[in-house]
Amino acid sequence: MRITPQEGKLGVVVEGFDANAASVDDIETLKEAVYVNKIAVLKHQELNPRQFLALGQRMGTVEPYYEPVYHHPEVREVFVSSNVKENGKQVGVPKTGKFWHSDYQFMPRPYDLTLIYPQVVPSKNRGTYFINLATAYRTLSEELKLAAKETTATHSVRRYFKIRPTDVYRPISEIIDEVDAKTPPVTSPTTVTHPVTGETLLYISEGFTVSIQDVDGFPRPELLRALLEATGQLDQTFQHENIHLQSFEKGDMLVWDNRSMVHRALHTTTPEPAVSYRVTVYDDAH
Ligand code: 7UC
Ligand code: FE
Repeated sequence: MRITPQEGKLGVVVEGFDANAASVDDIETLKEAVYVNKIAVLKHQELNPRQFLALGQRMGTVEPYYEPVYHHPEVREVFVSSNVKENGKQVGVPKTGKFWHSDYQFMPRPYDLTLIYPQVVPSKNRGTYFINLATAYRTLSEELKLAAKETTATHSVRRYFKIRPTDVYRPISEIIDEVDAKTPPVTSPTTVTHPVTGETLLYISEGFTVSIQDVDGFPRPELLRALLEATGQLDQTFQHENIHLQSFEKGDMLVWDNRSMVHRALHTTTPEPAVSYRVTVYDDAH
């Protein structure tokens, strides 16, 4: 296994990683590289959904997505993002994650590690944007760092919950009530400490963070906006220096530190077939 930094960019490339034969040490080394460098691109992977799940299980405790409509028909722990019909049937959900977010940020316990394994790779416009929230915090002005201190941020899936095929003809108010009952908003400190690296993270996203409030509970919408702006999440041109575009090719698997990153699927104007499998993991670093 050889780990090389991506020249002048976030992340490392990992060659020679055999998911089916990896030792305990290999897995530890890989996880450490992910915590420190935030993304690892594992080259030349050839795994079926069951083997993909098995790799996730070696990295920690796999947690399946709460909405069954995303599940792989044979392996429910595998989340499927797909715009390709199989035998005329939709499998998984199309156009997932096309907004800045961290996976499960709206849940009481967000995922620690995300593994993405693209299956059908578009010829152009492929990749995922990432922002490292440790860098985002570090590069804030002293004024914004001070303002963020002791505030809390509230996260909800409300704006991005996908209407399921079974929701057709249901009143929208009923669906909204169901979302609020099943996934009530969660509140966490606006800045949190990474349990492995000790970095301070500015834990907010444009997609899921619905409000910031001060110690007395007063909403601070202008502060949320200023912080999102500073992180690069409001830049519609994606030229902000915090934004990293991670490209991939067939056979690549991306493993990232979901605690310290927000990400966003690349927006394509000309939709091409794209299928991606995902496994999400809770580790034991707390
Ligand atoms: O369909 C989607 O964009 C899924 C999103 C609402 N949640 C992904 C996650 O893991 O939090
Ligand atoms: Fe995501």
